[in-house]
Amino acid sequence: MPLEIKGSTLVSEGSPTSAIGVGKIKMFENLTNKLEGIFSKLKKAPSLNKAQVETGLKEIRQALLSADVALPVVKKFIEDIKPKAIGQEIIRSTSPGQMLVKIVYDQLVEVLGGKVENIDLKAVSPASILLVGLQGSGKTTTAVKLAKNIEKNFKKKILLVSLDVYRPAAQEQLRILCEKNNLNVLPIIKDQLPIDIAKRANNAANLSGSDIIVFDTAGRTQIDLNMMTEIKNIKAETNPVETILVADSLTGQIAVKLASEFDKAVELTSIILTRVDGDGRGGAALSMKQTTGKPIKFIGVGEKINDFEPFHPDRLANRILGMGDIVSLVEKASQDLDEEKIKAAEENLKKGAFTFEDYLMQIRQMKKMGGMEGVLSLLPGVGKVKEKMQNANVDEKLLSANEAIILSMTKKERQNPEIISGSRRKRISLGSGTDVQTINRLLKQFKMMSKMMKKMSKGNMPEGKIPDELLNNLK
Ligand SMILES: Nc1nc2c(ncn2[C@@H]2O[C@H](COP(=O)(O)OP(=O)(O)OP(=O)(O)O)[C@@H](O)[C@H]2O)c(=O)[nH]1
Ligand SMILES: [Mg+2]
Repeated sequence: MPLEIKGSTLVSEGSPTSAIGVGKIKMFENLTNKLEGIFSKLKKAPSLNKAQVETGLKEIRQALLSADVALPVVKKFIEDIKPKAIGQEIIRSTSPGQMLVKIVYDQLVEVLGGKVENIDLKAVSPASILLVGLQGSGKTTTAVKLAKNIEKNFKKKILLVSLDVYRPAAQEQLRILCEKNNLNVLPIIKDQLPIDIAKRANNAANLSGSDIIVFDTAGRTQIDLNMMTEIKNIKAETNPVETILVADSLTGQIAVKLASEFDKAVELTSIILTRVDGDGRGGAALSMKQTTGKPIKFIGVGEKINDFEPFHPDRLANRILGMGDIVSLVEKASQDLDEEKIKAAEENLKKGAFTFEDYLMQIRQMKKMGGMEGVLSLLPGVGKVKEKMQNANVDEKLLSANEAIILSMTKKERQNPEIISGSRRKRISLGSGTDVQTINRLLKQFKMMSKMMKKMSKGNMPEGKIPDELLNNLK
């Protein structure tokens, strides 16, 4: 498949760093589609006059507003790009559309915060991190995600503590999550007040040699005075190096307003946006930094503990503009894959020889990269292919089923699928818990894939194009 070939080429060139997972940024899909539409019109024009650029800017303004970006942020965005966009450089340029994309890209990166902002751990041990936010914004889950992230990347010993004495079983929720994820959690003492728990946590961290204490706090349905007073007191007691607002990105502008209010009350140091995997409109992420002056340091992209990533303004800007997050893809791929195996598979493909072993590797690669959709969401210009695949209803479970079937084949069978006779099919179906019909279908699909690979290796198929026949067969 073209995806793997592309990925593997990049792997051998790219240098792996610490990308954490690949998120699906659904919430920018609409904005991306609109911007792609605006730019594709502009890119087609051999030259642009001032009026055309101005129309383009108006459309960009509209697209941002309908993505729920705060009005002052949109105004400033357009004001900042306008002088560059209607400058002589663009009008005289031979590829004015491209230049405009670059200008918008730079500005988007800027609005999103410019560079990656790391978590601040420069404090005398034990350093405290305080998580605050509204009820249900994701504080408890985020406490565990963040702790896991710090443990993995900074090799620190962490103690987690719940100061939520209000919601029944809130402390228990954190304890269970920590135990599941092998993290230390402060034992619960019934009826203790938050301030007293915080003091106890500090002692416990000192005794156990913990470097960091992550405090999960109680949420409220709305910001009220009592809540703010309590958090101020907790902050004074814990003296955190980071005071992080955990904000639900699905709440859009409310999240942004909330951030300003929390900041006034407890002076935030940073923000973690949760539910970026949801289908909100993305405005919160785009407005947060400029409205509050506080950086987004991480994003939550799912319910699982690993669904958590450092926030990369440049990568998000890439993805918003539909340019594809190639860097993430490279890093994700190099994290998970065995380069030599890929090289070997690539060689096979070039020769037009495609075996079930290659296919097995591809399935595993695809699963690791977050499935078909995960891979597609990272590639530039695949909006259409993605749509097509969604329409075609490609079942991700099928990947796992196919994996089981291939694992039930002998080595010989994997290398020479043509020897798989009726009795062999029966044995394989028993081994993989499927039926002969499913095996027949996979064999047919495999045959079609090999044909496609052969075509591709001869350069007969444009990259990224998935033929209908294959799609239909994946259903
Ligand atoms: N899809 C998705 N779900 C999330 C994310 N973060 C948290 N959740 C889910 O949101 C729900 C609430 O999360 P909690 O961590 O309990 O939220 P909380 O802020 O601690 O809630 P309270 O303690 O009641 O104020 C849970 O079901 C989480 O799994 C995320 O980034 N994406
Ligand atoms: Mg909670």
